[in-house]
Amino acid sequence: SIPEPQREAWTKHQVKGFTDADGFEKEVVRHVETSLARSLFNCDEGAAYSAAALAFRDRLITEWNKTQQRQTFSDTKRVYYLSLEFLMGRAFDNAILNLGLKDVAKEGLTELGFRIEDIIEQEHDAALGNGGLGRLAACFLDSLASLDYPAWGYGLRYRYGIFKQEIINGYQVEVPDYWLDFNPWEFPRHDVTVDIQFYGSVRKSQDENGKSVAHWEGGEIVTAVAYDVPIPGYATPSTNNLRLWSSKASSGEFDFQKFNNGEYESSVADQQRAETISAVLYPNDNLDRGKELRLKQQYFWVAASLHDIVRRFKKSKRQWSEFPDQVAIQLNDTHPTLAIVELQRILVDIEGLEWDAAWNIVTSTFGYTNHTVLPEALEKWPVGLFQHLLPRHLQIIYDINLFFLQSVEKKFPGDRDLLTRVSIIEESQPKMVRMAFLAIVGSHKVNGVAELHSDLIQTTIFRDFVSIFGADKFTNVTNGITPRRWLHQANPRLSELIASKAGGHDFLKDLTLLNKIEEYAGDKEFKKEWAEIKYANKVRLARYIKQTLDVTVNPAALFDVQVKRIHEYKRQQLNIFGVIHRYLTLKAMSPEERKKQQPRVSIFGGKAAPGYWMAKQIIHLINNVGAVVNKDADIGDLLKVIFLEDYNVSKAEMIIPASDLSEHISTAGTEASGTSNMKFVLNGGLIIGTCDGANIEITREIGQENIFLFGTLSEDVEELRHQHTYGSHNVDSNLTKVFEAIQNGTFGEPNDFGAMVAAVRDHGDYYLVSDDFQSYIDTQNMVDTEYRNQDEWVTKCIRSVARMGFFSSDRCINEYAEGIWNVEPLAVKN
Ligand code: GPQ
Repeated sequence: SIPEPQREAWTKHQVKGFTDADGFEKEVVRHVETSLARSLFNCDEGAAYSAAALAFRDRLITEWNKTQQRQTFSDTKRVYYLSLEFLMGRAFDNAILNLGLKDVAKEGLTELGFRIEDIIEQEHDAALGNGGLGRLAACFLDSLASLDYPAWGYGLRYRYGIFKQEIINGYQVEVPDYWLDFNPWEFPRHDVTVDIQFYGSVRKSQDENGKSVAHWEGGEIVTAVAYDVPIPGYATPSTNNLRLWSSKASSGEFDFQKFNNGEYESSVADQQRAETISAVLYPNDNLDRGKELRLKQQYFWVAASLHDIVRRFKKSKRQWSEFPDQVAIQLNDTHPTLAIVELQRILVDIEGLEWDAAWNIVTSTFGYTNHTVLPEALEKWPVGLFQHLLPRHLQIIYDINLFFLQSVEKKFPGDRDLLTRVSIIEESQPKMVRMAFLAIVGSHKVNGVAELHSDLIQTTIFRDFVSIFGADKFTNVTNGITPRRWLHQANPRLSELIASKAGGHDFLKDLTLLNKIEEYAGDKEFKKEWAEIKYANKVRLARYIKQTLDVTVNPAALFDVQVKRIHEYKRQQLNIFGVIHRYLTLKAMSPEERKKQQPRVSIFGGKAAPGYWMAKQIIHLINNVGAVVNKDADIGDLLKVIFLEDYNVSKAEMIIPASDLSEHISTAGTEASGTSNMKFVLNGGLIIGTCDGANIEITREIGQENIFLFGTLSEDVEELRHQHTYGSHNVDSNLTKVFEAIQNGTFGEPNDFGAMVAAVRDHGDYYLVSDDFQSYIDTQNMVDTEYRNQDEWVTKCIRSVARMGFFSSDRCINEYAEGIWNVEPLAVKN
């Protein structure tokens, strides 16, 4: 650091950061003229966005520095959230809102000749995630900073985020998402690098005391470079860090030699191979594809992050036994499970600790969150691949497993079946490493993400581990969402209306304060304004639909929305079959009868994994149904079917506030939690849903009179599946008519949808579409009836919002902090 006598010069010039429009404008102009090398003669909206973003980045980084200094000096325990996905969306609007400078930005930009809405629209989403899991991580970062927790996120800096979806002739086409052209929110730290080793072999030697020591040697080295993204808290100066690692070729001697020997091309090829590691996000949601490069990504990111964490800890000069008092690491699903093995390796092989002492430290440090019970999503890696890529780690895994199985044998002597069932190594052909089991054995807490889900993992996939470790190791933390982005930012008018009755915007920090609006659920004036805001949000979405799809929808119709990843378990097929049923019913009516029906717009959105053929068929059917229905003159405004292209975070911010009804209709027991269900209700929409995931807790909070539940219960699913396979399976009669319409070519070439129909009719209907079809239709009819009573409908919406306080990610993060991490906020003294 700078010597004392010279510090005065530093203090004198310390950056203060603007606080008013004038100061902001000055910074924008400076960035336009210097950082961007432009002037007022060629400053378009893109340049204005860039300069404004840079001005705010400077503000954030000043706060970031202070926060980091505060955390270092106070020497408190930190949380590290390891996630392969951070689905951040846009940062600009969020930054100005969290800093409390939206008015400043608005005024300043207006004075410079721009509309803030247009500037916000310039920003490209940061889409380093697939869906719920990645967006949850983003909400958690917002809450951690807003609650002043000393916390860092660690992830990968993918060059390509989730692909951009285009719909061409009704089919999904994937286009690469190159988002780094201009990213003002990151700080490259070319001085913060870690060399990561792959392949090679293990040599054992003995130290002076005769103890065996492992040396991992040879192989290749790839360098990790840190990129820091500041995460501002809401209404607090706390600004946390998200550190993303980028891969590049190590500049070791080896490469120079090649270079000097004239092997220029092969040296460039090495470089490209290294950069491939962080090149692209795997686009699968709830599916493990077991690709070698994915395992490389996982180790690369985990090893770099742990190296960073350990380096920080070592500066404190504490004993290793104090590591868990300084560090809590949360594993977002099993993707970072190798961190457990890597920390054990560091402690034993490099720092020379005894195995048991090291293992105590490791298990006290980690917590593991499970996000699914779907078997196809549970990660397994072939032992052979491990042996090749990470030979020392495989040995450590075998040792962890050995000691674990010995302890099981001690507790349950002679139970061979149990040992086979819980072994971290699956004795299959080929042998596999079961990552979830490794994560459980190496953590002190394991949690699910909603009550039903946490119960299910404890009674099904992890049941044996509950008897081995005891029930206390397993817990539930129901997911939450940040009300800053998902109410205040997405729905500013609703946020203002709520603030006018809830005593200001404090509810954005303590969401339970929403209950103050319940007394206005019958207030005529309040309800009128409420309904006007919903209508305006629908008008905006209708305009967007017109612009992008050239379909005119009536904003007064019921907007029925299902936006999420396309997956058979989420059952978009149930929805579209229901839409077809509605269409057929309307067609069969007399014109007089039709006039009495409730107009509806069925809105879909979501990406299918590129290799998920059935999901792509579902998208195709939705688009084909839309093409027929939307131009049918008999139907007119009574039914429109819309597929919105490229659903992402920024589009969600527009779509969710415009919904009257949203669909969360997974086969019971399959959706771990769902988080958009919370966002829709918080924005004054009602839900049609199954008794699954967080729907159950939402019902408990808002009251069953305010939600449309239907369908099979999770405890009955297995029995029905069994019946389908071994008994008789009669497809619902209304659904049979839907299938007939599809097969007689009403919605295009029937063969295109043969597999979708056959899955239900001939292949056991694993997702229980037929079983739930009639109750789904009946419930949709109830929705129609209730929607006609707008007065009562609005009351229900208001009551629901008033009771949503529980679903803030702030509540959720406080539960993790207390129950799993044992960390405290670091209050900011002004
Ligand atoms: N989730 Cl395993 C994903 O988005 N991707 C995944 O690969 C897995 C889970 C979701 C899960 O499906 C939702 O029910 C949860 O609400 C969400 O994680 C966050 O917990």
